[in-house]
Amino acid sequence: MASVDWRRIPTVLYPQEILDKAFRKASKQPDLVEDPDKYHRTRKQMDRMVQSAADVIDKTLLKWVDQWPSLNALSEFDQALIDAAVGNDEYRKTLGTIQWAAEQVRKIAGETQRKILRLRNIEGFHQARRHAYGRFSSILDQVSPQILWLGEARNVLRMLPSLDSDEPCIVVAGAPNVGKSALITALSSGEPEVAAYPFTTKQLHLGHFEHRRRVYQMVDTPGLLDRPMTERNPIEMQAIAALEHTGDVLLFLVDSTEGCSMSQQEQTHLLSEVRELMSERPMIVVHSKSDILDSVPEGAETLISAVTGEGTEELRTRLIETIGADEILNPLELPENWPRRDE
Ligand SMILES: Nc1nc2c(ncn2[C@@H]2O[C@H](COP(=O)(O)OP(=O)(O)OP(=O)(O)O)[C@@H](O)[C@H]2O)c(=O)[nH]1
Ligand SMILES: [Mg+2]
Repeated sequence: MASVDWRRIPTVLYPQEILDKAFRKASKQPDLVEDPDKYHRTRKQMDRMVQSAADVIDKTLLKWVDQWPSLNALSEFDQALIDAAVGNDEYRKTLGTIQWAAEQVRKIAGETQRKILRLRNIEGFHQARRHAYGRFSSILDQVSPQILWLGEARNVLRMLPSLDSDEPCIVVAGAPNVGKSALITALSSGEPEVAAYPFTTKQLHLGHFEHRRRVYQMVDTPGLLDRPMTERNPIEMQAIAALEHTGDVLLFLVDSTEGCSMSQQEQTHLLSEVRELMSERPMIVVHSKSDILDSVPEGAETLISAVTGEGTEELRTRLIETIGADEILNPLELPENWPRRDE
């Protein structure tokens, strides 16, 4: 399942902008009609103006419905984030209403065109066209709250992280300030992307590296897995539950340096809580900031430093091995989704 690239969703126009665009385009139609007879010419002109305005409104609205992903097609993680950010019910209802508006506009255009065919006088053609314009405006007025909602939702959703669920993903967790983001930067090829969770004001980092043509994604969890679970609200729990299914491996960082804000005991407690919560996921625990550690903490197996690079390449290898994504189990078996002739 590919990720939603929210940044590619185009701007949502204001209702008045849609109308302006529609009526502007429609106002060019009369010049395109050639008929020496005024009666027939006006009839054709009015018919085409109504059709053209309706087309612009209809296409604009349906394009949104089309370009905004259907929630059912998204990963649980994406759904949980969208729910927390803007609300899944609102999301569904809003797109439903916008689709309804597009249908109404098409219906009004059809009715008006049939009416113009029946009418027998020039003033009647003009009136029918004006009447249709009024109805278009009133439909857009009616769904104006939904259109504005969509515009605001776009701005919020553009901040969410995009994860490709077809590629392996490493979830990086640990207490605040232990060096999660620094490690992601150290392991990343290129600058990590910055995104946001709807639950916290902290920025999260998304990094990746390639190995044997697979892209290993790394995602930060600031504010998500760094407090006792009892302090969580239901929407955060939902995201955490979804996170469980997202990562292929959980990388937990422990900071045993003097300056760390959370005590060793608290970090151990957090670790056991996260371990219990994510019991289905393989987990790797590492001690961070080895360059400023006074002594090797008891039980510490892996020490890493994002600053000097100590242990980071070994960690990368271990992550790849743990995920086992590049293991070919049976070299004669075709990968899943491989196009086959007999299908
Ligand atoms: N000496 C040293 N400092 C580090 C290392 N990794 C991170 N730091 C420092 O520790 C601080 C916190 O690092 P971050 O990477 O922002 O930690 P974080 O876990 O992402 O923090 P939050 O996102 O706020 O939870 C920063 O001042 C970093 O410069 C390291 O390996 N060695
Ligand atoms: Mg961070």
